[in-house]
Amino acid sequence: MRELPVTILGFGMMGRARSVAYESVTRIFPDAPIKPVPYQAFVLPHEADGAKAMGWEPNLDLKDAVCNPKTEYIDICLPNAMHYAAVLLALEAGKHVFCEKPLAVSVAEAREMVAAAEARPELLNSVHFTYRRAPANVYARQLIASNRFGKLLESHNYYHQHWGGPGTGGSWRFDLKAGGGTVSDLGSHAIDMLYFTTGQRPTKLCALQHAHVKERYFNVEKTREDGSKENVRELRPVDVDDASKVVYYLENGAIGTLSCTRNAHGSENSQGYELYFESGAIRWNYDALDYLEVYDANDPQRGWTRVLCSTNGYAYEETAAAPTIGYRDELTFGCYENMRAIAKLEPIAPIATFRDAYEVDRTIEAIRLSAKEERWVKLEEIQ
Ligand code: SOE
Repeated sequence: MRELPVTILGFGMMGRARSVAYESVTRIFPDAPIKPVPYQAFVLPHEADGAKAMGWEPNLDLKDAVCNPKTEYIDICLPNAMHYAAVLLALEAGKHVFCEKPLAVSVAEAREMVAAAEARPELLNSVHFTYRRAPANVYARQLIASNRFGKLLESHNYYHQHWGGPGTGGSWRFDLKAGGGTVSDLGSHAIDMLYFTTGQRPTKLCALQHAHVKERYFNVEKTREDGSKENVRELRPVDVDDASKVVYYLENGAIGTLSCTRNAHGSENSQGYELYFESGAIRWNYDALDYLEVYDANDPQRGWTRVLCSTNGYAYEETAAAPTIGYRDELTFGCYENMRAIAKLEPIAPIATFRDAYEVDRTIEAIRLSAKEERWVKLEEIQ
């Protein structure tokens, strides 16, 4: 089996999680065409020991890590605003690229990243919309494509978490230019999920965005009079949403809603959807991520069927078969799909390309514009 040395950029929560995923690929999927092998990790100084302990050679120089000829594959787990430069550098150096979501912090940057990627069709461009890898969502996609329930009439997508209350300190996730707020962090997943499952994108939308907390304490590096540095906590205004609510029309004329928030007590990682069709309905929630719930209006029983999708051959059937899956499994499935793509094998379920992620960024920008100007926005306004 061919080995592929992997270079990972960023060793925060996601870098560590992905480290486990790469190690698991060939353990879970002995049929993997390529074995990803941890090589270098671009880290901050305090992350170096952790990266080493997980089998990576720490590198404090991003450019050196990307351009190192020993690697063909760059996995970008950096804060959102750093994706743009890292992606362009990696593509220029001729590397396959796997990038965290959202692709960019602006549509203009995302557009350039798509152009750079599509100019190098021999290289992988893949974005980490991890919930595509839940077998229940792969099954939902197949069911909808089969047209079993007729036309989609309404879609309701949401992503609710609970950790962004008043006590939460500021970070790049609460900064428009560095991270982009809740709609970028969570809404991006929900928008991609709508497209992944139904093949539909919003054409026109009206949104409200709200910050429950107007100021947060950020850690700021200050220079003292003698030139030395110190970290201080500084109260700063917040320029992003804590919550966004959107209504929209889809390409096929269906209507729908999107809700995302970090203020939903009791909702740890509650992403989900309810989809209503001419003769049935489908719903999913991450809290029971193995199951797709299906309602067939033509079935005289008139009840919801709860389909266990993580086993019984729906998608990503493992030889080390487990009756249920979790977040770490989805990450492994995503890394496995990338190896399949590099080996030119058909995906089990499509990976999100840079172009897919650019479309998500366009929707996010339309949401921001609509909320700011308090009006309906057509997606064709955002190019
Ligand atoms: C935020 O809490 C977060 O870590 C997102 O950034 C991820 O994309 C999501 O998958 C889990 O939640």
